[in-house]
Amino acid sequence: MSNYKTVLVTGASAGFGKAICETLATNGFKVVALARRLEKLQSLANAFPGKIYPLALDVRDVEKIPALLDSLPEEFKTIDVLVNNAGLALGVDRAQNCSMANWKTMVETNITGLLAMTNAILPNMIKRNCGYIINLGSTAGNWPYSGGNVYGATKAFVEQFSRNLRCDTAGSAVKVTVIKPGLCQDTEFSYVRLNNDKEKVLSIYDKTESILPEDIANTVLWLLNTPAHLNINTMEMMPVCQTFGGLSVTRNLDLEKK
Ligand code: NDP
Ligand code: 8X3
Repeated sequence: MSNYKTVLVTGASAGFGKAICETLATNGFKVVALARRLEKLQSLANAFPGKIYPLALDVRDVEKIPALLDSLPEEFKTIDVLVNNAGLALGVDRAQNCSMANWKTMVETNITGLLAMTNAILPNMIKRNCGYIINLGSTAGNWPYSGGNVYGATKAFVEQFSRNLRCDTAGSAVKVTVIKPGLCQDTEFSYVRLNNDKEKVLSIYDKTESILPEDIANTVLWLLNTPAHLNINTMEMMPVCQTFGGLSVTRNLDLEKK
């Protein structure tokens, strides 16, 4: 039996976040489902009457967060678990060809939004000596690849912030875990990243069996049921079909200044 009752999931309108909400609601948790697209959250909530509360917010609107959390109905107000899942990658270009606007959006969503949610919710967890923060990092935060530039860097931030939170929550019962998945299919992630280019998206997952949203949701459910004395710091996961790429070497490299 989990210690926790109420969970707030960011990025709940699609992909991992939606699957996490469904799995947790099915398993007796009360869930606040947060994202920008209210209609998607509403249909999720309709499928679990009284168990899921839809909350429309762009996590980049950081100044709105405290008042919005304060406006939650009494039965959803005391957040035991925060799943900081909202996030995105934009583009796969090399750094020298990227737009600053895309970099800013990734930083503001993956870092600033996550910080603002944590900043608003963590103090009450400490006060109540009850809480769990689960952050979605990525293998991209550990394993660099061309085109991963700012996205991977934001996920490296998420991992180090999660580990630093473990230091700051020391002396309390509050837990922190960072989950770092690799290749995952059946979410909107690659559509967002590749500007809805279906052909390119399908080619990424062609002839693979990648991680599924329910794999992540079941992992979150398992984490919430670990014994009170146990903290899982980091979970890196890949599908069996994926592994490390090795180091690259450019042959006949031209080093002349132009
Ligand atoms: P999806 O694109 O399927 O879902 C992303 C969710 O985040 C959506 O619900 C979206 O909802 C929400 N979101 C995006 N921007 C904002 C914002 N500014 N404010 C509030 N909500 C926002 O992605 P995944 O489910 O695949 O990814 C979830 C997390 O897991 C991300 O952090 C991602 O980086 C990470 N991850 C994904 C992997 C993958 O391969 N899929 C692998 C490793 C990590 P809306 O548009 O309605 O706001
Ligand atoms: C998503 C995994 O490899 O596409 O975080 O960056 S990857």
